[in-house]
Amino acid sequence: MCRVVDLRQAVLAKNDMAAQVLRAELTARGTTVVNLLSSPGSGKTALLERELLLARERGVAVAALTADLATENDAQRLARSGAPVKQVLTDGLCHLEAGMLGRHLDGWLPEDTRLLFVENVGNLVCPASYDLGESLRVVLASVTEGEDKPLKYPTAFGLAQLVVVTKTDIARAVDFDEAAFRAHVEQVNPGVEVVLTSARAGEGIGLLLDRALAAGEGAGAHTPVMAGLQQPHDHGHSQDHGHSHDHGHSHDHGDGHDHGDGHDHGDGHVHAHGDGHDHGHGHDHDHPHVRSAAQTR
Ligand SMILES: Nc1nc2c(ncn2[C@@H]2O[C@H](COP(=O)(O)OP(=O)(O)OP(=O)(O)O)[C@@H](O)[C@H]2O)c(=O)[nH]1
Ligand SMILES: [Mg+2]
Repeated sequence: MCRVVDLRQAVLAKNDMAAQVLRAELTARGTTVVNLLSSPGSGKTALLERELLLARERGVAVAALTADLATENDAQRLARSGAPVKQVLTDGLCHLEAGMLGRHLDGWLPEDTRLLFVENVGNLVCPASYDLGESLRVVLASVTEGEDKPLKYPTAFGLAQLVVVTKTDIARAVDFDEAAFRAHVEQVNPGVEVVLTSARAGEGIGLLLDRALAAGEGAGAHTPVMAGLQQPHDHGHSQDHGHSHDHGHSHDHGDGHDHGDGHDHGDGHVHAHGDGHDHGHGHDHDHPHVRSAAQTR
């Protein structure tokens, strides 16, 4: 058991180092990365479609990379904005890692990119533990998911620098209790901003872009209390602050299995191949039709 925990710490430590290097490199060239996390179907792509269009209208050099287990649907939707877009298929992995992201950016990301939006795999557990070198981490939750999600996924919400509520156009239909949601967010992440959006009705469109640009200008994005705690991960034996304790097995088997050299199966187990090599998960699907839209910029 100890070995499993040690391996997991090693995997995360390795990722953290890669993330720091990537953040430094991208920041030096003037690119700000925004990492978008949410459960499947919360509306990440729908919101991004609107924000990318707006960015292009305003002349902001923007790009998007989207990760999924399968399909290029999201890249096709995002590419309609005319921004450079890349689809990454994660080969079963339920999150992106910094090393993977770096490899996918190599030779693809236009040099002048000011904002890079990264749509993580739809999952509120695995991606939460992996820093991607972002300057702004955003967690989205739709009004249909229930007000208790911040309490159930304290790492995802606890490490967010911005919380975006989506689909407010249907809030009334599902009796979304905004005050309760805000109170729960505040419990796990005191002081973090919560904004309301509807990609359909247009509420709050532009807020994400504004916050991303502000983060890039060093406006000092929110620092979550949890970020200062040791190993704030949803697995293993870490303890969240307050009275919620994440431990044991999160059983997020979801729709895919992580595998590879020291990857996280979402149930707290880490499997190492022990060869010390970085196998570089993920297929690069920068397909011509997506690329052609991307090249219209
Ligand atoms: N009513 C309403 N529906 C929305 C809104 N935004 C997204 N949806 C719908 O919610 C569903 C999921 O939206 P996506 O944008 O694909 O969600 P996602 O988070 O990107 O999903 P994954 O990438 O699969 O995790 C789609 O049917 C959208 O049309 C919104 O603002 N209002
Ligand atoms: Mg999507």
